[in-house]
Amino acid sequence: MNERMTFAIGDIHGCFEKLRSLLDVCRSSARDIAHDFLFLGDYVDRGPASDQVICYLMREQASAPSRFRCLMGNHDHMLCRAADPSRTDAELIQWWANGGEETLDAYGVDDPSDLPAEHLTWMRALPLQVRDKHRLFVHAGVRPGLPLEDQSQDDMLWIREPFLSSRLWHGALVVHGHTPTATRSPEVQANHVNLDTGACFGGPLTAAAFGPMQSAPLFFLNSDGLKFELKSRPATRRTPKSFS
Ligand SMILES: [Mn+2]
Repeated sequence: MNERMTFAIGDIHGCFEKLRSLLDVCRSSARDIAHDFLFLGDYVDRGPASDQVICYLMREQASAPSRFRCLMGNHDHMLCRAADPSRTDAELIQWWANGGEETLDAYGVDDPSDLPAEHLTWMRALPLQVRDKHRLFVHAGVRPGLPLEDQSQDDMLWIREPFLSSRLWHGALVVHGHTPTATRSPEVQANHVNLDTGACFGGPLTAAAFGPMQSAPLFFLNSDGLKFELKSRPATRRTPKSFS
């Protein structure tokens, strides 16, 4: 029996009801096992209730900071830039065109600089990554071939390829979100686990449960109330021929 579990949770994007459902599912699944939550970023934009998501995460975190950790995603970072006095027009437009308009609607303001100051302060202070004994938790991924301590902010917030199809071992299991899976189920590989199941595009919000004894996820839970296991695919290169 694992004496402690960490639930890592993928991109929320303003889907507050799915967040509430998933946390209920996680808490009832953990029962009396000590557990903590680690969010992989992208709390805002696209979905309808970014304000409620941020309020909820801030309140829960304030009551138990070490058991409720939140990483920064590229959308959270874009919003911080769009709300900053030193923003450029390009930064404002980039955020607005990527779902920022829904965030303004949720907060009932016309300009991101009018968001509550404590929300912006909280968002600006979010870390880019968390390491544990077996894993690196990060929003988007890492640049293959570079040591984990040399990764850039830009890659940790934004990378897709060549990370997603890389079969290189990165020095830790990389647990990430950022790129919605086509299947709306998490993707498990030997070197990375993708937990973005497209909550804001009609998919569920998904959590992976990790224990201290093995790097791979113990099981998954989602906001539809499903509990399931997935094993990593064999660590071979994807080639069309292997399916013929
Ligand atoms: Mn993202």
